[in-house]
Amino acid sequence: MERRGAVALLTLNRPDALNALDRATLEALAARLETLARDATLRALVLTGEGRAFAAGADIAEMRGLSPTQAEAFSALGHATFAALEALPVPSIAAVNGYALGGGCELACACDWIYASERARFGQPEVNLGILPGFGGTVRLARRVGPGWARELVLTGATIAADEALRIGLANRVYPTDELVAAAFAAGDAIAGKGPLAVAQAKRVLIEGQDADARVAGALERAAFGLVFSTRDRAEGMAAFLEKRDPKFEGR
Ligand code: CO8
Repeated sequence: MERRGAVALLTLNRPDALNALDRATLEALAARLETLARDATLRALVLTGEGRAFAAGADIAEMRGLSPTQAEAFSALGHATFAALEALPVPSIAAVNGYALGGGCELACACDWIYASERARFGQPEVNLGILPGFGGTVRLARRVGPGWARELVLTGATIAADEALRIGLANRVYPTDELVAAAFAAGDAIAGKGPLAVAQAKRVLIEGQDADARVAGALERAAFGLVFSTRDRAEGMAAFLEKRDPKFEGR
């Protein structure tokens, strides 16, 4: 983990195994996320991978010997870790620097959005191994790219390049590899200048409203909208606009 101002960078660092997600890596990620969730000075998180992969999936060598019960527990560990990532009150950006396959693609989809490098490759190749996505891939991928593309990717196991990921809305933007992390940091820095309570509420409502029906989603939005009117940041943001100056948000 690295910190640059208000933005943290988490780098998956098992390049010899293309950052395959084994139990130890998921537990380390979960521990980092727990620390970050308590950090009141954090404004954004960037997640990337060391070497030529973001993450080439769950660790196949480790999964090979699992019993069905152990496989379910491993899946549950992934679900809990990715849910903690999604629940962070600050935006998370996946900077996908190379392969994002299987669990790696699922991890990227648990971030708020994805920036990809030109050499990024995405896919859910689990069916090639006789298994299926187990870290939320049948859920989050479909929410992101829609049912048609999710079914094609999951059911064929095909891998797609960065330009196609961009076209189907899996990646928001594509950058040359050496500019990727800087671009994600720039987005994080821009967020750091906004009112953090408003950003956190907007993120929460976007995620929780996504699976609710329109009436419930609308009610969540209205409640959050009312809530931010109780903050000093809201008063400061509006005063600064009317006084033609930059706001000074304090997260209060
Ligand atoms: N697990 C373990 N090791 C891996 C993985 C992986 N997912 N991916 C790559 N590696 C290792 C390779 O074994 C190799 O190790 P070594 O050097 O010791 O032989 C090293 O990383 C480099 O890989 P390659 O030599 O294969 O590199 P290539 O450039 O030839 O190929 C690929 C790159 C195409 C990415 C290739 O490595 C590949 O196909 N990897 C596997 C991709 C895959 O199938 N991913 C899905 C895994 S399943 C999954 O993610 C399910 C998630 C839900 C689990 C739920 C719990 C039950």
